[in-house]
Amino acid sequence: MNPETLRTADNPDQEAPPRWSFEAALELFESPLNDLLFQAQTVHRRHFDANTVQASALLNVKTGGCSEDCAYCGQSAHHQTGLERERLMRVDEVTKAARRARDQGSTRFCMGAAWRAPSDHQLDLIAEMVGAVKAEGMEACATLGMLTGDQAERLKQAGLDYYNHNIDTSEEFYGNIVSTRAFSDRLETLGHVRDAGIRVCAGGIIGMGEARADRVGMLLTLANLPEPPESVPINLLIPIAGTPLENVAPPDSFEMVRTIAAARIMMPRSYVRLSAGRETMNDELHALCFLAGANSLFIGEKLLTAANPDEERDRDLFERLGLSLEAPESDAGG
Ligand code: SAM
Ligand code: DTB
Ligand code: SF4
Repeated sequence: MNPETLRTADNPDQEAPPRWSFEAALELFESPLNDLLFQAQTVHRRHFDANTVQASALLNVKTGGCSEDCAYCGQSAHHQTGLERERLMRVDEVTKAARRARDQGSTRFCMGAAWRAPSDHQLDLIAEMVGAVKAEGMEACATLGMLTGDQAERLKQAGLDYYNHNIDTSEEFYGNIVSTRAFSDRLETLGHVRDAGIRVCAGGIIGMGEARADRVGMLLTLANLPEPPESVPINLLIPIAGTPLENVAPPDSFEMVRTIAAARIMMPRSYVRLSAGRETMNDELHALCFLAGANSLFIGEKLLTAANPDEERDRDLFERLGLSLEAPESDAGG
């Protein structure tokens, strides 16, 4: 079940991150739930405070009308979801939202745009927003679609801390979900982000009708990247009316727990984010996901277009579970 540890070519004494085989990852994923949770919690405690979660906030700075055909997404122009297309937000609107998110306890502010890929002009406008978020003392994250190497550099210069770009599912299942781009396009952008020195946020979605082997395949791709992502969002599909996935049967809840636990074990130093879909999860499932090693989430009553638990419900849950929100880096004493 253990991954193979490689030695780096240029320094044979230094261990490269372990590479997982599909068989080892599947065996891990399918182990008895108690064993999986025990291992995940053990690994988690080696690298993180087990009772602290990092909180990010989302703001959709450009809503709807996207030219991609992602089957899960309410913002694709290919689906009739009734979502109204909106213009790119102004910087002062973004600043206001960032301030509010910071006051609610978020340390990172993530700006999303319904684009296949930004133009250079659009990127300049986003760069300004990044500056405004940083000026409020928050980490800045963006998710804008595909980037060129130069665009990633531009965002790095603007002060962007993280870039989110999900691989969504396994390479094998990808064609069932998106036809307007290839899995390799996603990996290419992730490479540009990494090369520019921006921290990588990449994960995927559970519950799109994929098989367990696809969940394992998705984690395998992420864990075996040259460097694993610093942040791994695991989303539970929010079925959106008008999208091709609106009637997909929800997965067994334990598949979500297993995916988080396997992500924790396969990427021990990464933040694993319990991401979209929390609104329909009960408190007990939240608790199991934290036990499985989730240590990050989105707070605030809205994700990009869909609902998230309100502040009060989350505050009550954290209190009952004895969880604290991670302090901003400057307060954490380094
Ligand atoms: N357009 C950019 C892109 O696709 O990279 C950024 C925005 S996109 C909405 C960000 C991510 O949100 C997607 O990659 C997907 O993983 C997640 N997502 C979108 N709709 C979702 C849904 N209905 N349920 C769960 N996750 C969803
Ligand atoms: C991620 O993995 N999930 C977030 C964020 N990264 C951009 C987005 C979830 C979107 C849920 C559907 C919606 O709000 O439209
Ligand atoms: Fe939605 Fe992003 Fe796909 Fe566009 S690229 S349809 S915004 S998930």
